[in-house]
Amino acid sequence: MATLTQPDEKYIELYGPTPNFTPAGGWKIGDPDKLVKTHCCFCGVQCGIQLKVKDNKVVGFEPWEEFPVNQGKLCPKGVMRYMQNDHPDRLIAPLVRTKDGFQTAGWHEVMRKTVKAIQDVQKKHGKDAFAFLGGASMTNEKAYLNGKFARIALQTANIDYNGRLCMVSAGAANRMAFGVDRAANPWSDIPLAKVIILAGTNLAECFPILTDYIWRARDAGAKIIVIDPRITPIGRTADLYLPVRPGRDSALANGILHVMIERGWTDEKFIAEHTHDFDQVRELVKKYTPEYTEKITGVPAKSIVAAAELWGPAESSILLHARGIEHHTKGTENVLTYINLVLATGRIGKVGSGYGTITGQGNGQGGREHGQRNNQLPGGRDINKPEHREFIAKFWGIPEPELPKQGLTACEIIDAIERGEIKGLLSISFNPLVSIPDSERTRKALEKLEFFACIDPFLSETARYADVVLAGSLQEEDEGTVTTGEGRCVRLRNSVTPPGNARVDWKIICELADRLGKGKFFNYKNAGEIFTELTQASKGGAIDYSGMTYEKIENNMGVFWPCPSPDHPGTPRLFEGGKFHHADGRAKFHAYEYRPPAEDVDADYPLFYTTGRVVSQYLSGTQTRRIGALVKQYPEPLCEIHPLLAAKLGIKDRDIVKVTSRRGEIIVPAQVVKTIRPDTVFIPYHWPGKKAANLLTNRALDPISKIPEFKVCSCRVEKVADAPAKPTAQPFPQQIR
Ligand SMILES: Nc1nc2c(c(=O)[nH]1)N[C@H]1C(S)=C(S)[C@@H](COP(=O)(O)OP(=O)(O)OC[C@H]3O[C@@H](n4cnc5c(=O)[nH]c(N)nc54)[C@H](O)[C@@H]3O)O[C@H]1N2
Ligand SMILES: Nc1nc2c(c(=O)[nH]1)N[C@H]1C(S)=C(S)[C@@H](COP(=O)(O)OP(=O)(O)OC[C@H]3O[C@@H](n4cnc5c(=O)[nH]c(N)nc54)[C@H](O)[C@@H]3O)O[C@H]1N2
Ligand code: SF4
Ligand SMILES: [Mo]
Repeated sequence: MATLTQPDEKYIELYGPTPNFTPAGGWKIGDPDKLVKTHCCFCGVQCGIQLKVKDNKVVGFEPWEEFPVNQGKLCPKGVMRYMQNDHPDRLIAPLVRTKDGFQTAGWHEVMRKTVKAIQDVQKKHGKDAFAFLGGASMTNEKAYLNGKFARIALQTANIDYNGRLCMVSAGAANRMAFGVDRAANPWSDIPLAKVIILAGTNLAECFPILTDYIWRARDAGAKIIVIDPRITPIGRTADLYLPVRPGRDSALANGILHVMIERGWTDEKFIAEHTHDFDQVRELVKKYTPEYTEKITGVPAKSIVAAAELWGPAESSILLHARGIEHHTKGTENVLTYINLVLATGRIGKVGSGYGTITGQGNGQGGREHGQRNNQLPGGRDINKPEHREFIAKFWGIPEPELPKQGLTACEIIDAIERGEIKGLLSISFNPLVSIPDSERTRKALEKLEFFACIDPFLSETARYADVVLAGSLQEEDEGTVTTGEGRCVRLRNSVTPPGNARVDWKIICELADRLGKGKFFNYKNAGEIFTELTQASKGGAIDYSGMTYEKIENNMGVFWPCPSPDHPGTPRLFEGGKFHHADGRAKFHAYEYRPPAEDVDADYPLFYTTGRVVSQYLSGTQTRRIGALVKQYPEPLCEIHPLLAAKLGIKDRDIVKVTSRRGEIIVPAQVVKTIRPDTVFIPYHWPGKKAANLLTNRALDPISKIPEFKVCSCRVEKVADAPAKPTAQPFPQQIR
């Protein structure tokens, strides 16, 4: 794979000598043709950015200072994101597998081949034997289109998306507790909070721009509590750090609530008037004394008391969490027990007080709203509810019985392929070979497919197993909307057109639908027409966009849903006045006893294994591993290990270690750091092949959300070689832990 820093031989061979590089390796672009106000293609913060375009190529950026969320600021990925465009690895034509490997082909040929294969698989094995996997890096328009395509054109029940690996535990918990799935507060409330809990989020590396909000709160006197097995960069500046043992959060939250109840720091009036089921929780947490909770969680009893002392009586407060508490077989339970801490204080639905799940992917929020989930129809409707099915069937103009039922979730689809039940797959914007646990099983499943088509702008590791690769579009090559982690729907502009023979994603989907005989349902002239349709499909649903237009979104720097009518300004803060979205307007407490992870440590595998991210790489790395400046910051996965554990195992910094779980092994350099629990090791997951962290992880699923347990399994670590004379990896100074 080429990484782009300065013209190398391959670049010159492909594109000829270019005047665009300065001798120092920077871009010399002269005046751009235009500046396009749009958003970063990476995380759910969706920072505003102006892309510099010259000769139909993105060649740089300028800050977009008026966009209120980031006010021109960008993190390292945002600064470098422009380098993915015009990359030598970019697919510029569809590819077809032949006996001699991939060959480029014309669209007519690949489309014909794909449609025939879909029809053959479905004729032989039934409609549901062909599955669809979507993604949440794509726009709302594409999320909506994917759901409609699977249900009407493929007529399969088996559609799901990569958010199944990301935010579904939080989504399920939010719906169970509040009746709706969205952060309760706009981020502008964060600096107004007096106490902030950050549970299971490496905020500074994963949502760097939100760090600024936390620091503004701190400057105004807020106390920050960080709950993580690692002292993450934000943890180092926290007022209180709780070093939780992986997989123990439900016990920890129960323990904090125990102290709050004992000290009388619950808002009984709010609980009585606006919630249900607190009595069960009160009863359950009686046994979670600080000492009992310490035994389970490894967090000292006095720190548990200190957390309750800060959180309980606070004047205002916000609790934020991300995947650290959600990537578990009890992810939904973890989130619900933390929500109990918020509801018990009544500090929600107020300026400077509330709660939020921090969404991960660029469209982590919108990607889960418009019907590309296995159990969901547009507007956040439930595919199992007769009145919801009736509404959408009528809206789409099909008989209700033709609308498929609930299908399998993402990991279950891969399992069904492995079992030979699903025979064909179309996947767009998803790289499961790198991102799903137990990679070896994923690889075997992909090899079993009778037919596999991928739509991606790059030849991802998964796409290498495809029969056809349809050269789709990068974010800057299409237009539409995405919904940020605070529920704000913002506008993406197309800056350039896809290069060569590549195509805009939604046009590929629509043409496939047409060739499958369903063209009349997919007759759109532009993305705007898809948006208008999706807003109307959402009308009256839990997630209502019906009052939005592109123009309104642009004029207001985004609109927060629900926005149920053209004159409605949108809803930045939910639950004001204690009004929740369940039918009776009340929120619901949930009493959950702690239960251990699917795989806990034992004599053979005595250490916790946990995985996650580093600031300079993004997800499966398909995009960021191609950007030289980002690769330089963190070139390969390192195994974080505490000095005490390292000494016990005879490991020194940068020694090469083998980490083994029941599913596989990985050999990487050690990074000896004081910022991790001595019973835990951490490896970031952005790399494929033999360096894939997911060779080791456990594909056990949360029974409610069906998220896999990325954040905890057991492993052992041994040294295999001394550190090479020259360090193999030289992390960026900020990343030295
Ligand atoms: N740089 C960068 N930024 C990103 C992404 C990226 O790939 N790279 N991806 C985006 C996406 S899609 C997502 S989902 C988000 C993820 O954002 P985060 O969830 O913040 O990031 P992670 O690194 O997955 O995990 C967060 C933390 O969970 C901790 N943790 C592990 N086990 C436990 C546990 O049992 N309990 C608790 N309390 N904590 C635990 C880890 O030590 C880690 O610090 O980031 C988004 N932003
Ligand atoms: N061990 C471990 N594994 C994890 C996690 C973890 O913490 N630990 N985190 C999980 C989480 S939270 C997530 S979100 C998943 C993410 O996992 P994936 O979704 O598999 O990761 P991506 O890298 O986003 O892969 C998406 C593909 O989409 C392509 N793409 C990007 N934009 C577009 C577009 O606009 N159109 C098209 N057609 N393609 C596009 C990219 O080129 C890439 O090939 O990984 C999960 N896996
Ligand atoms: S914080 Fe997220 S959206 Fe903002 S520049 Fe960084 S990756 Fe992009
Ligand atoms: Mo994610």
